[in-house]
Amino acid sequence: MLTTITRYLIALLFLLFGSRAQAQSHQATLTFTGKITAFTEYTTHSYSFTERDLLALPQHTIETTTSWTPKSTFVGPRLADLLEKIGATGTMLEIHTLDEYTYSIPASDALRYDVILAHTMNQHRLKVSDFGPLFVIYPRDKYPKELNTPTTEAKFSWQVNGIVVQ
Ligand SMILES: Nc1nc2c(c(=O)[nH]1)N[C@H]1C(S)=C(S)[C@@H](COP(=O)(O)O)O[C@H]1N2
Ligand SMILES: [Mo]
Repeated sequence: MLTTITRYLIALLFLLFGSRAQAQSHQATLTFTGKITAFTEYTTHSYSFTERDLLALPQHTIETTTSWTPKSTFVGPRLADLLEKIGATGTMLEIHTLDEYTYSIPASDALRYDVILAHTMNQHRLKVSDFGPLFVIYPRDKYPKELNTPTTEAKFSWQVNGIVVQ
């Protein structure tokens, strides 16, 4: 009897820690700094969203092609909602990524195009190896004249982990 319970417990522990380790492999942390008025960390004057925080926000869907992906369904929180939460006061957003790429986009793009920070593409959580943990997605197919240009291509940053409000 005891051995059966022990076996179940061991199996349960494996399940818990196994799935936890797997989930963490594409967990996002997105940290905002710069011209912001709300903080999660007062010492560094920064506001960090955990994976859980990002998923708790309203989720928005964009169906579009990108230069690297065929027409796909992207899901994630609206950049505008994130900016509202952190009380952003700047006009430019300097996007930072895990591969240390940076590109600045106007903060006004957030509302104008309903830009999202996609964590999911075609029902799959984006992994770091395929544009995750977060991918800046504009509705390119909806505004091809404005958004399907060589300049706007650079706006589609992937592996996003930080944004400096300027
Ligand atoms: N994380 C990340 N996103 C990125 C880049 C990058 O190097 N890293 N390059 C950007 C730029 S400048 C352009 S033009 C496009 C195209 O990048 P590619 O030519 O490497 O495909 O992706 C953008 N997004
Ligand atoms: Mo580029």
